[in-house]
Amino acid sequence: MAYPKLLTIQDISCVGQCSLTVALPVISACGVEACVLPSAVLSTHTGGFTGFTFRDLTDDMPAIKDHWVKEGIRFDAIYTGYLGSTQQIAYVADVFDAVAAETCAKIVDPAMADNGKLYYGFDMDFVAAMRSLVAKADYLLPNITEACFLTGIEYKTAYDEAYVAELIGALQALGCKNVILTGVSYAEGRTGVVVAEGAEQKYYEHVRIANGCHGTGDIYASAFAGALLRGKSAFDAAKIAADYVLACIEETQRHENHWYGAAFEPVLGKLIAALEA
Ligand code: PXL
Repeated sequence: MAYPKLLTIQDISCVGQCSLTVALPVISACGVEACVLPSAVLSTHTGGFTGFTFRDLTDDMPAIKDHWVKEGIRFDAIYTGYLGSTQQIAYVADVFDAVAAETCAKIVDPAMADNGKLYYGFDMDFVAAMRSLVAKADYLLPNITEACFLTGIEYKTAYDEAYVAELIGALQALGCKNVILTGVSYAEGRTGVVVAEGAEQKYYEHVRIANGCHGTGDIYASAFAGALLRGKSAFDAAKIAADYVLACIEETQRHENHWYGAAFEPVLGKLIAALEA
C-alpha cells in the first residue's frame, strides 16, 4: 500500500472534538501520515462554549515553513480547515507554494460558517481572503452557507438543482477545480453531497438525522482527505466520508448529553472497513 504524507493546517481546540483532535486520528486511521501546522490554540471550540482562550499562531507560520523548505520536506496532500486570522490565509498560500510535492492534492475546507451565519470571530475580510485560497484548491469542501459567503449568492434553506448548479459554477469560477458541496438536501429527511469534478456532477443522497452534531464538517473533510489519499476516486471518498459521518452521528445519540462534538472514535473501525472494501 502507498504510504502518503499529508499536512493539515487548522486549530487545536483542546476540548470539543473538532479540527486537529479529529483530523489527526481520522487521517491516521486511514493509514496516511498526518503532519500538522496548528493555526491557533483554543481551550475549546467556539460553538456553544463561552469564555474560551484563543492563541493565534499566525506569527509562527513563516518560520515553520522556512524550516521545512530547508529540510526538503514535501507533502502529497495539504488539507486546510479552520484558520486563525485573515493574515494567516496569505501565509497558508505560501505554504502551498513552498512544500507541495509535484502531485500534491490541495484540499480546502473553508471552515468559517454554517446555518446561514459566519462562526464567531469571522468577518467579510476573512471571507475575501479565503477566496484567494479557494483559487488554489484542487478540492473545495464547503457547506451551502460557506458556498454562499464565498460567491455572494443568497443563502436559501429550500432550493432546487439549478440553485446548487449555480453555486458550484460560481465556486469553480473562483478557480477551484473540484467542488464537494455538503449538506445538499432536496427532500424532507434526506441530505447528501454533490461532487463536481470539472463539468461532471454526481449526487450521493442519504438519510438526514435531525440532530446534527458540532464538528461533523471536520470529520467529513478528514475522512474525505484520508480516503482520497488511499486511492479512492473523489466520488467514492465523498461517499465513504458521508457514511462515516452518519455512523458518528448515530453513535453520538447513544451518549446522553454529549452536546459539543460527535463521538467519532468508537466507529473508526467502520471507516477503516469501508476503505478496505
Ligand atoms: O468545526 C469547525 C471549528 C473548528 N475550530 C473551531 C471552531 C469551529 C466551529 O465552530 O470554533 C475553534
